[in-house]
Amino acid sequence: MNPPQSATARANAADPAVAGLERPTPAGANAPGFGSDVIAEALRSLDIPYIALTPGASYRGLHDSIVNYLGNSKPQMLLCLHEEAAIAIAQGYAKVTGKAMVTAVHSNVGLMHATMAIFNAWCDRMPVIVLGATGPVDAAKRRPWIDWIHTSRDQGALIREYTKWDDQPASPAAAREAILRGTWIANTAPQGPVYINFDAELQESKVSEPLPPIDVARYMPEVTTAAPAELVKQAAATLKGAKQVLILAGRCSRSEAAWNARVQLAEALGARVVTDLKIGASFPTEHPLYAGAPRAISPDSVEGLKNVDVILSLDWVDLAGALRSYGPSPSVKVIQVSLDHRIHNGWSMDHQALPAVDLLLSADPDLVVPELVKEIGKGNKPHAVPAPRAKSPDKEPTGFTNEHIARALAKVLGDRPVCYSGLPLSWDDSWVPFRHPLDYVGSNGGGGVGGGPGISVGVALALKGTGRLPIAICGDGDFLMGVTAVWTAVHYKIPMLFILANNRSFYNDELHQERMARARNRPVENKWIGQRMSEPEVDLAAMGRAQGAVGFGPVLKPTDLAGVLQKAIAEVDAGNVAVVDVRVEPGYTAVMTAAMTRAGS
Ligand SMILES: Cc1ncc(C[n+]2csc(CCOP(=O)(O)OP(=O)(O)O)c2C)c(N)n1
Ligand SMILES: [Mg+2]
Repeated sequence: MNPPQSATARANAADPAVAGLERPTPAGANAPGFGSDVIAEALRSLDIPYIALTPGASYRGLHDSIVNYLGNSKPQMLLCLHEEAAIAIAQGYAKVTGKAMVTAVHSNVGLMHATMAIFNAWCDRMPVIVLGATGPVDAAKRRPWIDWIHTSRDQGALIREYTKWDDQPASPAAAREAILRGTWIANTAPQGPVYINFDAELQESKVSEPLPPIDVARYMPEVTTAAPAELVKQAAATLKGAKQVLILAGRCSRSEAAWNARVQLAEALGARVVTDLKIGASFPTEHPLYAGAPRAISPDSVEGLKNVDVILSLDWVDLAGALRSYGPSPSVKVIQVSLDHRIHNGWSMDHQALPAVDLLLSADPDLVVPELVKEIGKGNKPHAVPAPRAKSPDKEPTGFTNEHIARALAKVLGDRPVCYSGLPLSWDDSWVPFRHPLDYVGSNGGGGVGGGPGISVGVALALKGTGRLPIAICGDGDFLMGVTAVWTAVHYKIPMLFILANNRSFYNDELHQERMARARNRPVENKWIGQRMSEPEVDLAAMGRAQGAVGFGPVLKPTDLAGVLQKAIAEVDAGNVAVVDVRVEPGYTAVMTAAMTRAGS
């Protein structure tokens, strides 16, 4: 643990990204006096820059310790207007950094608001440390009414089924241990959220003397997630002997070295590669070996897919589902590289169907791929890399669609590095290229609409100062459910661009109503009822402006879009948050509509 410092010294040590904001008057507290000071000091020892929170009396002790004992730095508070945003920001931060941020939510009620975002982070396998609190566990210490309604038995039960671990420590020493254990578990692959619940009484009670210092690193030992050499050899031999390999490039880190290793592996094998917009970019989409996103391809539409005799899954999110599409023959050999089975439980079915697998490497794909490259490189005749696919004729889309947004971005961005922190449901992976693992960080994970804005703020926070432009393309429904995350970005000076694919509808569900109507021979023209957000249409740019962002639009014509985006990007470059309301027409691409309205979907 770090020795105690004065509040001013602590403030000076703040992370540069948002340092200088919300500096407290020095309190002169230099030794832990209360249980929550011990908790705060344990948080400091983790070297995590931020704690995203929505306040509440149940953790007023900890709140005071972060402000007045730590001097509001390391971690520095990021105030959020809804608990969902606090967790989503941490999810977004983890998507870029691969590391857990801290969050804090109020007793049972704050945790109830946070649940959907925790579920999103869980399904996305993103680490988040969620701190919570309860009214005094000792009933004799509770204030009338309020402490009683904010105390529940086994509060962790609310989120236990979609967190990796939770705890309710009963002493400062146990609280410190819980923070170390929780952080270790959250950051260990497969990653995920953890929850630690602090009794108000424990936080607010005096401690007579500080805990003995400990070497934090020794309590968070590295967990080996490499594959045994023998299994790597076996996998390499199967891949080498294949006529045609298909690589399903699934969950992977944002590491550039790991990205390059995947390209090397595909090239060494002449393998076709599929990626998935549910998760972050995992393969260059302009590479000639790239086959497309799953919903757009079939064995008939992509050269080589019909001959596939070995499938290599690099932690693909739904391997059994993919096998149904690409590996119909039982003779296709399946190699799975994944650690995911280690956190599957009996409540959440996000583990998907059980895939038939011939060889499992229970390991981190990012560690396995370079080993496979080494092994396959030995004496292997490298495959000729096919020529890049011919581009289909450039046909201007009709109407005003999300594809117009993609085209306008291509025009104004050129080769500028960007990070798409979210894409609308109807996005087609062919519209913008991914050339780097940070070009796209994946979806909300759990399908919980409303996560987009907060996740995007977290992504922008982690990218601040890197020169990479954070772009969130949100559906109007997603934006409206999570809209107050914009305030946090504005307040903490986190520049970013929101582009709203505003079709004035929860359109995804219009398609489902269409399907029902067709199946039941009822009027399809009623599909918009209970779905459209019109009369009045919500002025989304004004919702940005109301929170201090620079609002643009509504953009009503595709021809206006590039000019508006240029101005909005200039605002982001000047350090602002820009919100562009683009009034696209309700409708999805033919591929997306077909994928969604298939029986069983
Ligand atoms: C929390 C939550 N509520 C409801 C849904 C059901 N749902 C799935 S997609 C969708 C529509 C989202 O609207 P929008 O973001 O505007 O995207 P669009 O479909 O219009 O492109 C809804 C309501 C969900 N997935 N999550
Ligand atoms: Mg919509």
